[in-house]
This record gives sequence, C-alpha cells and structure tokens, in this order.
Amino acid sequence: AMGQLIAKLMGIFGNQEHKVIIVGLDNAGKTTILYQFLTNEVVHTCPTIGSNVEEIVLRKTHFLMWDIGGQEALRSTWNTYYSKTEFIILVIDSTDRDRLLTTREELYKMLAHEALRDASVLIFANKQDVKDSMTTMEISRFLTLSAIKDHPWHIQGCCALTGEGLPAGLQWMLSRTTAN
Ligand SMILES: Nc1nc2c(ncn2[C@@H]2O[C@H](COP(=O)(O)OP(=O)(O)OP(=O)(O)O)[C@@H](O)[C@H]2O)c(=O)[nH]1
Ligand SMILES: [Mg+2]
Repeated sequence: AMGQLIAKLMGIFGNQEHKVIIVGLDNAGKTTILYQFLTNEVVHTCPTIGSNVEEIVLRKTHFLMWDIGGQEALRSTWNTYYSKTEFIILVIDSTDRDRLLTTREELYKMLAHEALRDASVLIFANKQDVKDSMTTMEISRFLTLSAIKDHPWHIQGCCALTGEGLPAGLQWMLSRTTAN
C-alpha cells in the first residue's frame, strides 16, 4: 500500500519514468521506430551493436526506451536489460515469414523470464507498407497471442517509415500506465 501511494505521488509530480525495452530480430525496424517516436522522421540506421536509449515524453508520461540490437549473437544479452522493465515492445518485420518461428521462440523465452513477470507487451507488426506482408491477424495466430494470460499484450500493425500505427501503440502503453 505504501509503495502504491508513493507511486501515485510520483505520478502526480510527473517524474515517474517507465522503462521500456524494444526487442525483436535484426532488421525488424526497432531503431527506425525509436527515432520516428522521437523526431517524427526516418533516420538512416545501421545495425545496432549494443543499444540506443532515448526518453520519450507523452502527455507528461516519461518512457525511457532501450532499443537493443537484434542480431543473433546479441540476443543472449537482452536479459541484461530486463530489470525494472514495465513494457516490452516486440518489433516484427511482417515480411519475414521465414523467421517468425524464431521471433516466437524469443517471445516465449522473455515471457517466462522472472524479471519480466510484470511487463506488458506491445507487438508492432512493422513494414505493413510492403505488399504481401503478413497481417496482424496472421501474426497473432502464429504467435498464439490469445493464449497469453499472464501478461497484458496488444498487437498493432505499423509502418515505421511513415509512422502509421505508432501513435496507436503508444496510446495503448499510456492507457496501461494509468490502468494500475
Ligand atoms: N519498407 C519498410 N522498411 C522499414 C520499415 N521500418 C524499417 N524499415 C527498414 O528496415 C531496415 C532495418 O531497420 P532498423 O531500424 O535498422 O532495424 P533494427 O530492428 O534496429 O535492426 P538491428 O539494430 O540490427 O536489430 C532499414 O533499412 C529500415 O529503413 C517499414 O515500416 N517499412
Ligand atoms: Mg537497430
């Protein structure tokens, strides 16, 4: 109860920061999404080695967003970012049918991790601008999202190049911060 009161007071004074990790396979569009959030523009990206971190402020709510490199050799380091994470943003390249199974494995590994027990999961089905990309429905089914009962989750189609779908995803996160 004391913890809740303190959290509420911190919320009122507006200095509460919500930790977010942005994960997903290499080339999914994580870094493009982070900088689209920050600048509303497409920045030129290189594959991320390590991470980028930026603060995104949305209607007085502060999100500290860690964008982590997704290459295979880097995935074993994701867990070093898990502590105190409130939101997982899982970015999927919706054109990458061949690796959706790998994404699925990474998702369930994260959901089973003790440090992420209380985290909410926002899934961005990115690259919806590409013809023949998988729909959010196809991705939902393949990932069996409806079976996830122990974490709040939400899937949102998007295009990081135009920004389409990104505000709706952020809005869901915002609604989760006030839900508690
Ligand atoms: N067509 C299309 N291309 C996109 C979209 N989002 C990102 N890309 C492109 O996908 C490529 C990879 O984007 P990044 O943001 O660097 O990918 P990442 O997930 O950060 O990759 P790692 O850092 O290696 O884990 C870049 O060439 C982007 O321009 C999108 O919505 N549509
Ligand atoms: Mg990157």
